[in-house]
Amino acid sequence: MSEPLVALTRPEPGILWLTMQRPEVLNALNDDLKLELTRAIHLAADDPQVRVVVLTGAGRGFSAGQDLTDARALLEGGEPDLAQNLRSCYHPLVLAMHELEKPIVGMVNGVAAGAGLSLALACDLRLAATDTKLAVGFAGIGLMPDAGASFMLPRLVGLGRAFELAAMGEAIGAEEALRLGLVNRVVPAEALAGTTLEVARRLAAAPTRALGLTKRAFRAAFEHDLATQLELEAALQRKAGRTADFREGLMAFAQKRPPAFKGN
Ligand code: T3D
Repeated sequence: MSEPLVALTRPEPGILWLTMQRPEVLNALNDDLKLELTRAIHLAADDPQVRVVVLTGAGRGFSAGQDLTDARALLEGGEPDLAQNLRSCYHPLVLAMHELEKPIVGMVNGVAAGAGLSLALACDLRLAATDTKLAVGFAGIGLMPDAGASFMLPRLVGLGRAFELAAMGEAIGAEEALRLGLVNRVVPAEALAGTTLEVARRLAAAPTRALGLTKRAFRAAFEHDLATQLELEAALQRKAGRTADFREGLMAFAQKRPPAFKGN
């Protein structure tokens, strides 16, 4: 049996840590890797013990995007249909990440390019090392941003900057990414795993259902007018108000102690 392309570990209760494992090609995304990642995200959704997911890459890169060896093979069949690959492999993965009602922390070690950047952008928080490089990259091979990059990039940095990043094709460093709001924090490379674990630990102790509903509300906000969003807030808050964590939050406040959220 072949080695798994995604390592699943649970370093501490509540944390599912996913490591893409094709370091020899900077975790370029072949179909098996995409399918394994999708399965892992579904597992995170179904397992109540999981309260936060970390996504990272083994070796010196997060992911260099679509496996271009596979993409080249498509040309041999005549007219390539890239939409087919997107629909069958990328869309289920990106949708699963967006729909997961638990936070996903991207630990962006080294380079994230093309669809590798798309996956980083599908995470809810991104932590980078000082030597991390982000490249939209698609234009470099004659393509337009896909796997959700055209959705997330303008939302995160605004239209003008998104177009510049996509059209000029240059990689940007971690500090610039921080300035643009593409990553949340930058730390020295040797501190990245430790900082990520700390952030994940904190999220694993948070009221998971409330964070999931926050994620849903924020993602819907860009499609709604104010009245529709207010209605959505009311509907989601009704759900939050019926969780054990809300009760715990109120009790803890009354008893002047920190809350011990259980994620339900
Ligand atoms: O089919 C579809 O749906 C199309 C969809 C496309 C979506 C996309 O993701 S488009 C963007 C694809 N990605 C790229 O264009 C980036 C390609 N990679 C690079 O430009 C460079 O590798 C980097 C700038 C990311 C890093 O450069 P460097 O010098 O640090 O490393 P390297 O030596 O180039 O790469 C190390 C190895 O990884 C090397 O293999 P080798 O020579 O040691 O055997 C290289 O070929 C391999 N590699 C890097 N990226 C990919 C890859 N192999 C396959 N696919 C890759 N994307």
